[in-house]
Amino acid sequence: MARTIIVSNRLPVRITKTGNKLDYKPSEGGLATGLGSIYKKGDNVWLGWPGLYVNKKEEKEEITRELRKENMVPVFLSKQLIKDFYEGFSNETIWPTYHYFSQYAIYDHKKFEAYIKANHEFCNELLRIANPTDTIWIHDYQLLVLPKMVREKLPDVSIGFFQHIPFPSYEVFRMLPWRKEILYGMLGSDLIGFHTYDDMRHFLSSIGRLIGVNNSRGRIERDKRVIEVDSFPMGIDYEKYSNSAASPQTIEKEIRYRTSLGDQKLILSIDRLDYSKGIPQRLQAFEMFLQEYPEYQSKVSLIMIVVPSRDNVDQYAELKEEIDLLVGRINGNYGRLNWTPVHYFYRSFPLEALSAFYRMAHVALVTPMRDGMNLVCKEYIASRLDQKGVLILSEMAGASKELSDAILINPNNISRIVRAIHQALTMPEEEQEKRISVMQETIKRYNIHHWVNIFMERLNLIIEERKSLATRTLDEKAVQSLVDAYKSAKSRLLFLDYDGTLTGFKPNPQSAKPDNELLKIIESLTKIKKNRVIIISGRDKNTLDSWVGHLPIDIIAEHGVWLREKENHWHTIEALDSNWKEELRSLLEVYVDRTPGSFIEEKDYSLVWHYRKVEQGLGELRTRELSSHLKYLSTNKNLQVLEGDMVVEIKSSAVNKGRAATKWLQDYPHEFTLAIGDDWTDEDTFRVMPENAFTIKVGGTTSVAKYNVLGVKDVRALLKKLI
Ligand code: GDG
Repeated sequence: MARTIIVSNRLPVRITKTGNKLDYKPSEGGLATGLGSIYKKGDNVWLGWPGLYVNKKEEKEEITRELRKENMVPVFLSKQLIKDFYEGFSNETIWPTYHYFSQYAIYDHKKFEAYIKANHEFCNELLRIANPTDTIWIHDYQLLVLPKMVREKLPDVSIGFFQHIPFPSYEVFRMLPWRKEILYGMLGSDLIGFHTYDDMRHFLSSIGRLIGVNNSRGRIERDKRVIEVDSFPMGIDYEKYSNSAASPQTIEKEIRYRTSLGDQKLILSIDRLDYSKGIPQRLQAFEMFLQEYPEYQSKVSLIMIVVPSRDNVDQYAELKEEIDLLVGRINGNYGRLNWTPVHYFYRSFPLEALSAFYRMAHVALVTPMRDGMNLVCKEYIASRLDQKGVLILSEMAGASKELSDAILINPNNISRIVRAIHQALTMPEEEQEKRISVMQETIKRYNIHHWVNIFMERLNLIIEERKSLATRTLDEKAVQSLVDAYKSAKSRLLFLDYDGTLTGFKPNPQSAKPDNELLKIIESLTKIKKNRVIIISGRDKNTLDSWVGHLPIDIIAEHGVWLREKENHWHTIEALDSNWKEELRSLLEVYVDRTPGSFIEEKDYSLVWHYRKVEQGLGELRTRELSSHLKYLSTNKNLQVLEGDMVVEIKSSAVNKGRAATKWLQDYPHEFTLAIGDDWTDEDTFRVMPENAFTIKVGGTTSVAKYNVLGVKDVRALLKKLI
């Protein structure tokens, strides 16, 4: 039966050992709650490292047995492997690079090898439990190469991948020595999710530039599969935080804390110890605030919770020292007997305590230098049952894209943070309510359950689409019926598109010249008397003439503007006007001047702007501008603007491939008809074909054609069968 398997570095459990006794506690993270709705159901499971080193066989068996009851499967990793793979490559190479701290990144090939090894161990454990019909959802930066490993063993399994940390800009990502391995690793997935559109954009630009994988609006066609890339901003378990804020235990804690703090205003900061969180900068901002607004001394305190994390890594130990020093300096300089400016806790708290802090804080100061999402700010908003309070949020946190009603700051601009603190402390209550209520609406709606659902729904859609395409794939049976129909027919019309169908795409359109194999195929097909071969292309007639004109074939050029029947002369389908070209050519020239690498191709009745050789991103940007410009200029001229594969084409709207093909269907007998094409201009051809025609779309996308084949190779193999 189909199951869902969640895979992450850590299992959502904390196992502690006292003497020989093992104790299991569920961990409280948002992810664990959100995914709880999945992995706890039926036979679903969560696979991951249980968080402790186990050598003894009996102990491993006991843990496996116990976790099994909770639908968890452990991957046991050795101490050395955890050191090199997790603390090493994951946290000393990927983490700093992805958070734009490349200066902290260590490039050590041994650690990368450990990373591969650990991913292999996850893969082996996964393969022991996974079936080809399962859905596997892999999480985060510790397992970037796992999707490819799994794909190699289970080619048809459905794999989702979600990255919880940012994906850096190509300029930063490309510094990694193992950049290609990582990208290929991720591309083993069917769906790749990030928190924000920017992360997704950076990933797409990296795969385009580093490994030449192109996408169309986040959709990638590769290795006979479609991969989708999209942003899925993660939410929190809203109910859990709002309920916890209302619980008697929380309120009791708040009263206790309040009594010892007096009636000061409170600013709250909560993070794991990490240089990406901007903790020292936050302290500096608070210090400067006390300096610049002395009237707030004794009236406002910063409650700063830093949760211990990774402190055996050098940078983290140094950061801890820096924070200790700064807190000491501020409290030493400003503190009074009855007032502590910074209440600093280097430890974690139970949920009720956290909720009490969220309830008490007039201001939440969330100023990471970089953060994939940041859940603390969302938890603060969910805990504000009275809708009072102000959130100061860094623009560099993924959450800032959703929470535009926070006071957004650049965490490097300390004086701006100082002003933001002042603005927050003096904000009228009505404004606080207005802002918080808008943010609550957003967070309530896009909660963790919603996040899980939309990710899974999307993954299922991709799989459904794949299945439906699989049924449309021209398999052996379909080929046989095609060959049978072909053999028994006395007259046949074969409509063959050229680029992307008979030959692959080339960076320079003029280098897509037919090779010997192709010429031989076409020639052999034309030698069979019952066949009439029609090359039906968007290319200009002169190029087609020089490439295949010597063969006894029919040619439809420029999307149906020019027609040639065997050796006869070229003629147009009707009298066409081309006076519009002059005006539009001068416009296209402006775009060529502005866009290095682009050029104009002029056909008799159309103009084409090519941007295949333009810097990636720039071409797409200009296309949008050019298309809207052209659409405006081409109204009333009976022209059509087509956006194709790295081209924008303007042609008369009176012609298309389908219209031209109809002429052949009317003029020539055809007991058997075949039409093959790869892009949307070929859809017009497919549409006019008779009911019994064999219509074949090249590529894995949907089409009105009856069948799909994957590439040029398949087309040629099929045509060879007809010879
Ligand atoms: C990564 C990405 C992304 C903190 N102190 C205590 C405590 N916490 C909880 C918070 C919150 C969680 O820890 C921290 O989550 P963040 O999202 O803020 O940050 P990371 O740990 O770095 O998480 C991040 C996230 O993954 C999800 O995709 O948002 O960008 O870096 O839930 O409440 N919980 C308790 N006591 C504490 O003292 N109980």
